Amino acid sequence: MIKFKIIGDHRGSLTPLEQYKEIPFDIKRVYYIYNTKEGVVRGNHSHKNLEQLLICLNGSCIISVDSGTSKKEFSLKSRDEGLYIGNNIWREMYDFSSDCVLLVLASDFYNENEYIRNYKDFIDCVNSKY
Ligand code: T46
Repeated sequence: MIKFKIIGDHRGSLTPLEQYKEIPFDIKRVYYIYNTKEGVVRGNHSHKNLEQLLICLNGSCIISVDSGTSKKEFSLKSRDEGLYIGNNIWREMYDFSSDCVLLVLASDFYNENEYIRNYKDFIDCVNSKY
């Protein structure tokens, strides 16, 4: 988890994000996930090279990350922190509140060939690195 600065005054709050300060990579793409239906699980894939930072701007959701040898769950519900996910990590997103807005900053453009969407292929890929 990466903690962000909150600049607050009587007007409210502002959180700045700068490449190589809070964001540890070149930002080439931004997208956001919202209006997620109840009970939905998104993700279920890894990336061969992509790095991403996930920030929950509104509401809440759970992100599970799996390196192939260990798994961890993160509850995202705060605008002043982001979850960094590097390459070769299997991710699942679930328990989205109906008002959840999940912002994602990505290190590269969208490329479907860069996804691994089959869990066994992911494990094979992790094992091939050792
Ligand atoms: C990730 C998690 C956190 C595009 O055309 N451009 C894009 O930039 C993205 C991200 C997706 N798409 C298309 C591909 C699919 O036809 O949008 C559709 C839904 O994508 P997907 O099923 O991959 O969405 P999620 O929520 O399962 O995963 C997304 C990202 O794809 C993925 O990189 O790490 O959010």
